[in-house]
Amino acid sequence: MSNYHIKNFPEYFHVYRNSVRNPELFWEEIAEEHFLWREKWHKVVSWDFSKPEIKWYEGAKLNITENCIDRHLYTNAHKTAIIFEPNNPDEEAQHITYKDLHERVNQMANVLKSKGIQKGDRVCIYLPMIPELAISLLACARIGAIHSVVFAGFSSTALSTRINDSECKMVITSDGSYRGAKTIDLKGIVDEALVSCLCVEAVLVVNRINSEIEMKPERDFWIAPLLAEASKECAPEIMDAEDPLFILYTSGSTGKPKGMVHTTAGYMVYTAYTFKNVFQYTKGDVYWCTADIGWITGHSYIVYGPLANGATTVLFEGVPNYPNYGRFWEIVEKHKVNQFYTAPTAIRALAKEGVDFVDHHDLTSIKVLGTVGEPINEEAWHWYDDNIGKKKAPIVDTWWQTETGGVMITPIPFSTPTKPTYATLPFLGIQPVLMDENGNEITGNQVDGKLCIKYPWPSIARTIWGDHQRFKDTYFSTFKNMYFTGDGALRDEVGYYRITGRVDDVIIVSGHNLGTAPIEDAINEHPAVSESAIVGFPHDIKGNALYGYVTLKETGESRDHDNLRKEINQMITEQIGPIAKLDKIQFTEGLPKTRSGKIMRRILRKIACKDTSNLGDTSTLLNPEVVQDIMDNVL
Ligand code: 6R9
Repeated sequence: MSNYHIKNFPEYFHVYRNSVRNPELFWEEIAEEHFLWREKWHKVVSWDFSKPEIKWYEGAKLNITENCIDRHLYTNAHKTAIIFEPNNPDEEAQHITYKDLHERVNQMANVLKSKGIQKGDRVCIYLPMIPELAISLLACARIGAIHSVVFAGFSSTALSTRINDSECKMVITSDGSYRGAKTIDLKGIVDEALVSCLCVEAVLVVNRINSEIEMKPERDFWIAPLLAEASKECAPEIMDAEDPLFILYTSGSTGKPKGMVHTTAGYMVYTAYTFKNVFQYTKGDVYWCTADIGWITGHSYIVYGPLANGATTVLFEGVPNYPNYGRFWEIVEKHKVNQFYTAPTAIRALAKEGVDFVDHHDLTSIKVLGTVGEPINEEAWHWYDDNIGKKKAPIVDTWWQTETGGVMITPIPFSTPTKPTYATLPFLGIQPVLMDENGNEITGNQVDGKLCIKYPWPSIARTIWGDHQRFKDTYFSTFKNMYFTGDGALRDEVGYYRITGRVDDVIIVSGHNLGTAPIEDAINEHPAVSESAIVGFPHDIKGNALYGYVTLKETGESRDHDNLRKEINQMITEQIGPIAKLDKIQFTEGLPKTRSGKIMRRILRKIACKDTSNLGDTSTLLNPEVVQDIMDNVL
């Protein structure tokens, strides 16, 4: 029996039990039956979390691009691999077949080689969401170079820090990018960054917006003429299972970014297997993940996972509100998207604009909806379910991390009964545990604790680039023999998990541990509220008290703020209890967010504590301007 495609709930339980009873056999079968190997492994897994050292499929040889591209050529050469939907709806979408992709990746790989890139070299990719972005990742993988994608909304400082940390030899960028009605001068940002990067020898430039840019002789090269000359054949570099595939930086809550290192075989197996099951992708489906490839979600679930399954994956260059708030739904209708995967922050932003933008579009193609990135509040969940899925498409609330490489806790659609705000059950092979303050596992149900994983899975990150000690300290030192996620979670009466937020978001008020997510959830249910964020501030009696930042759907002086404050606290009292009432409620124009949509509570916490001396680096925020506004109006 193949365990590759789980089709119902009893099957999930059955396969799950086997996967944790005999993980080696389980992961061996999945790998054996569904991938192309140049040589088989001699050991499925070896691990020691105390070092930490983790190896999967040791001894195996492969190239991930043969699995993502070449093998589909036999049966699916003319199937669309990537649908590129440009920023401007009037620009024609591109359908890139597996055959086209094969040629374009090989040409790019040959260009990289011609500029001196070899196996093991690091290549920084700083591109907008255009086909060349996906192609560049795959071209690196083709020749065994390690890609390090930096989200093309990051500043020159953020870019140079990342380039220097992993000593990239090359940067791939574009003259500029389109973002809604704006254009961004990407090459200018790269030039600024490179002033302080001595390691970069060459810059390849894609022409996307036809802008006048400066090209530094000997260093900068337009990519098009090089591609035109390059051969469409490039033999794949045969990689070891544990050779690094990529580095991806994730911001710690403080300090310098961590370059998470993912390796080849395990990452491939896990992202492919999760993609198949979490989205129940079946032949002919069109799948769309709205994330940017600059995040792990884009790596795993726009590029590698879908392509390893021979799927059709949509790559969207633009933003949800250009030319208007209906753009997502227009694209779903246009390309008949079957699986749609986005973030709660996007759902809330679109919900705020009302359902008119949705109602103009035919969304009947949608079979599965997904969310990722932060806890989804109940109101947003229902809005998504009612208006987008029309109560027919299961919502997969997928919990995972840059460090985990793939989805870890999630419903399997059409199998696991969903429950709003719950990521529900572990994926096959994943063994989550909840730990208490004293380092003991909390057993049984209706409990909460710190979320750890007690057995390795194939796509767990192997180290932090250049700093293995930090890897150990951050993830493997809090609890003995456990991977510590940094998140808190609760397990309900049937064993479903609900992620309650980062553990550093837990606030202890009068001795009670309060997670921020459930309180924010209660607040967000108030009809006037769009979004909220809770932080703690010191309080003489309670130890900590709660400070809420709340954005309203409609701003304006006409609202009676004091009355709203009362109503909000009333809702919290009803849903959680008076212990969770807020001492201060500040109404704000917006909340400071990372580019991937996570609220930066660290900044809000400092402001609430009136400690604005050192807010840290706010340049990587999506909306740095709201910080000043919040400081000016602090209570
Ligand atoms: C994939 C990704 C990881 C952190 C993670 C957690 C939060 C992600 C979530 C979620 C609740 C979900 N998170 N998915 N919280 N429910 N479904 O987002 O990776 O950018 O590294 O962030 O995001 O706090 O620890 P990354």
